[in-house]
Amino acid sequence: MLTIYSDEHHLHYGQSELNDGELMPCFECPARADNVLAAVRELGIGDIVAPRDFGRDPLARVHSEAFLSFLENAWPMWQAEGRDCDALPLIWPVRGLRQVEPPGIDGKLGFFSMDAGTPITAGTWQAVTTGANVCLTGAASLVDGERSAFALSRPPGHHASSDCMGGYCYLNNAAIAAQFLRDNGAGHIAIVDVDYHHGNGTQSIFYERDDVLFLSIHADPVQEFPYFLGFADETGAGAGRGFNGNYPLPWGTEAPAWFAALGDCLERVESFAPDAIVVSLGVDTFKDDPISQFRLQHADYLKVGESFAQSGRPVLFILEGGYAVDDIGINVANVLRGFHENQ
Ligand code: OKP
Ligand code: ZN
Repeated sequence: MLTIYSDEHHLHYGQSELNDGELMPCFECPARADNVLAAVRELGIGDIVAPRDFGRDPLARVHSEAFLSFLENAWPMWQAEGRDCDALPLIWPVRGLRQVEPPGIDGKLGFFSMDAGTPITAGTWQAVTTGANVCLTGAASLVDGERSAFALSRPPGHHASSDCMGGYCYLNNAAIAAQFLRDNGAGHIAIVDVDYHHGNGTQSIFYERDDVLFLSIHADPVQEFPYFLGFADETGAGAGRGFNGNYPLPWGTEAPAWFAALGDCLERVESFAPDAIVVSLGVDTFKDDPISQFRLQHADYLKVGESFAQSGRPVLFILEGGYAVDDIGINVANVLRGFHENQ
């Protein structure tokens, strides 16, 4: 299996996020991808290659021009205010407030975000565009006939919507890759999101479409971030009715219940018969994840990979969450190994 990777993810290194009422060091850190890279190297199941540059067009297929230009200019605007700490929002246009893009950076940060855990730093734009190129290079390899690829990118993407960053996410890599596959000959794409958190951004991007099936297994939003989307009754709208599926599970969920949900997802994928599957691969379902409450173990990830291999369809794995930094390498490598050994 081909892995796509660039060191440029190091350019995004947030200092702090607001968590449990305190500013604390970011859980989403460069060591995550470094450790995954080391584990994939050791696994030795295929080449590790650099991304190609796909330019702005594939990003603009998913994100609004106003949002992309905000992301690109946020750091220079922040710096022009004389600040050199991370840029974080502090007010959002909630119910009763006007939904109009403000001219200044403090207003824009709230207008284009959903939380205060997603800092913009000097290198964020460069890192996230390279991350998207990592995923697009993986998607392009499937177009060229590869059976599978692993896009080793960070920061993650599945919380980012067409015009909002949040949940450590800026550009929605899975959506960008799925749309690229659609634009390059695939008629139908399934996105299966196995990250511990609901992929609210991906869901919202494809919610009214019947060409991209979105399925997500995650902690129940009644208890867990992102709180405001990811419930079981969200099944799609308009043409997309029936093409969105959520599997909210309670804190403490262990492998049997989790794999029952995955089995259900994969049956739905089979009846949808997509040309390819994009997997939003978060391993924050791990028992020792510091911000999550599921209980999967190292060996369970082998079975995750095996399950996707059994579909027989082309698969693009895209890295999302996973914050047990010392375990993220083995957990991701086990998914890839489970796939590789059963394809
Ligand atoms: C990103 B991804 C917990 C705060 C949670 C945001 C979590 C974003 C997860 N006290 N903050 O889905 O792994
Ligand atoms: Zn997550």
